[in-house]
Amino acid sequence: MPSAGHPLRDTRSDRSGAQKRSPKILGRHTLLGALRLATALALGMGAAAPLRAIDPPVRFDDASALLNFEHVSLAFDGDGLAGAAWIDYDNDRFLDLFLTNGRTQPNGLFHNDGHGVFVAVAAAAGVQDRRGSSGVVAADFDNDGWPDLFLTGDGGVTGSGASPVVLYHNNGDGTCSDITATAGIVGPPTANSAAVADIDNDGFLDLFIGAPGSLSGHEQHANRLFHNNGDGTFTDISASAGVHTAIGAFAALFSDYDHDGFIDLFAGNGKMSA
Ligand SMILES: [Ca+2]
Ligand SMILES: [Ca+2]
Ligand SMILES: [Ca+2]
Ligand SMILES: [Ca+2]
Repeated sequence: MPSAGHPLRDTRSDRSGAQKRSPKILGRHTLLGALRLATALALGMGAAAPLRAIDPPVRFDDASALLNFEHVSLAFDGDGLAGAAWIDYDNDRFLDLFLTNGRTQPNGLFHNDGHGVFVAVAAAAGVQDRRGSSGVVAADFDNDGWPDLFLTGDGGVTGSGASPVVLYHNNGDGTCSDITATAGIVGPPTANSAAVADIDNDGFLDLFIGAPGSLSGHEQHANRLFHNNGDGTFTDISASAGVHTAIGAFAALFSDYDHDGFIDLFAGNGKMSA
């Protein structure tokens, strides 16, 4: 029988008196190893080096030279607000990088080859757009295993007219398709940030779009919340959900801060006064 102090350790001995390892112990170790491997694979860590502690000070080096990308940031002339998202768009376990850009300038998608090289693939993937984008989030809206992209336009923040929000469906072959119209998503006149969460726990990710208002005309616009119907379409539930308010939301975060099983929303207020 296992000892009371070590319930998982088998103390049985063979005829020579040496302790014998129990098949149950081996089975448990094997199971734990399999679970760890499955967890690592699920987290995309299959080929990652093991974590190790480092002594302070922690330092980050500027590695932006890895990216052949020019961000046109002329925000107060009407173009360019920065947005970025990591997305493993080709499911090769290496995170790729999406960057937004100002009007007339192409958005960027960079494929991470896993060896420190990022290759520009936005044109091949069909996600350059050039209409002006700001916020971006990556999420698998249709649960097909391929992460999709949602972009807020630069949205007329500077009073130069709205550029549209865009929902890209990841086709799983290195390309994406603009499905904004069929999805039924219409952004507010100004949009800068987006956040994604399953607000009703139905298994499909829903979408919040924060409206910062116009910086030049000081017009305020209401935020929008879209429920994912699970069939490729979304429904605007901003009013019934109580978030159809014009608070000048520049940033938004979903989180279940009180652990009650229902997601909560924080919207950062950057409202401009007239
Ligand atoms: Ca990848
Ligand atoms: Ca998808
Ligand atoms: Ca949902
Ligand atoms: Ca909650």
